Amino acid sequence: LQSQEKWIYFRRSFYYVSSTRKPWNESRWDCRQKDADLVIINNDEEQEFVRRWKTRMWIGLSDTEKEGTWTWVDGSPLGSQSYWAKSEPNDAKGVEDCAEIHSYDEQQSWNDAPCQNEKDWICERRVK
Ligand code: 2F8
Ligand code: CA
Repeated sequence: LQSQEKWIYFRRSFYYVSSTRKPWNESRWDCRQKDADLVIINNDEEQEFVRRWKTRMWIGLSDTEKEGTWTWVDGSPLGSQSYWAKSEPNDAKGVEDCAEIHSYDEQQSWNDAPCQNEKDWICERRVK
């Protein structure tokens, strides 16, 4: 399988970094077809690992269901462990419900952006 070559192992998960750009929903669908999901970031080490691959990537965090309530793709709420950039999430123009990670600042690298925007993405498959 061609795609298997692209999985990167780190701390009991495998990660897949896309080489095309898609909207958040389609990015998530691609991960799910790979028996994975968009990445869930749980700690500083994972944040630093994920951040370095591309300039901007979708992560598995959205507030589509309820504005202002950020939820990971596994249904868990975003806790105190977050890495929003300054003044984010700002729901600019009222249309930003999906989270991206960017590579500019380690501790402040998440932004909410319009879910329809096409971005690279990163999938995570946890080791069972
Ligand atoms: O300055 C932060 C701001 O930058 C952009 O808006 C100008 C982003 N917009 C898009 O990604 C479409 C905002 O999400 C971000 O808050
Ligand atoms: Ca924003």
